[in-house]
Amino acid sequence: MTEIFKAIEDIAIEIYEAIKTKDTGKVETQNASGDVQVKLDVISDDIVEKHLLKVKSVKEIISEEKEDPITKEEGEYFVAYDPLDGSSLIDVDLSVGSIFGIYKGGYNGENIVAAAYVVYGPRVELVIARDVVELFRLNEHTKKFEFVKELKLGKKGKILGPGGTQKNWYPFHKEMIDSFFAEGYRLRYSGGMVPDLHQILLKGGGLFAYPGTTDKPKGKLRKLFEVFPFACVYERAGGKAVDGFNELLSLEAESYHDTTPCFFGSEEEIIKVLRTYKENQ
Ligand code: P6P
Repeated sequence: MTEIFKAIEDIAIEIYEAIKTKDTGKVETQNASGDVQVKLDVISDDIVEKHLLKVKSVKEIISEEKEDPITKEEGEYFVAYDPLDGSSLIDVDLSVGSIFGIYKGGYNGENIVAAAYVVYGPRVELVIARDVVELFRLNEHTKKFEFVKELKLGKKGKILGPGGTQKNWYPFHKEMIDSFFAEGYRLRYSGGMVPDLHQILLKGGGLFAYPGTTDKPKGKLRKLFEVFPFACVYERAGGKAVDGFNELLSLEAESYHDTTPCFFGSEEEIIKVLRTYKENQ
């Protein structure tokens, strides 16, 4: 897997360069989930494909931006990735990210063996979840990623990222979110999953929620490219990741672009989510 992480470092440097220099305009096409694509989505997807297909140990790759996987003869790992998550935020100069799930034998939650994500912000940071979760930062002079520290979540935090459209939340979900704010949690939600989850992970914990809603009962975020990788990161950092009832990594993907309600956070916040959803099942 070392080769895969080296490729991700090269990918991050190239995508960061593209973000700084390329046109962020929209293209006519949509991705497999129906999201409008910006040119940088397509450019970033090409960068990831170019680097990952060169890695011997990679047998198959699948992108959030493409309908189907690309398969090779050799290799043992399957890599599912979102090349530029939250790309529409680039127009307003907010942070965006790339997400990678590394799977063995299939694309279900139990098949994920490692995960990584990159945050393109005031700095470029790479987080890799293997046995432990490690933070690396790009040294722009040497163009090398340098190890910063291991990341661990405490039992309880103070940050809340309440995703989804409030008017479409189920009443019990709104009551739960309101109760966190009544406890003094700080609202931190940019609309970019990668920086929003990165912030909670680095600032001691809390809760990121993208629930099922009346208009999207299965939620918005994609299992293979977004949810399973971050569930891997959060669990290996000592936190938890559920769909309201079950651990996210116990779920199967019914299709490549399948979505699920998802909650990522410190232990105490997730216990509250599970209790709330069980009471309102
Ligand atoms: P909403 C970005 O488009 C994204 O896929 C995630 O990065 C982010 O968490 C979510 O959608 C934001 O969705 O409905 O809150 O705008």
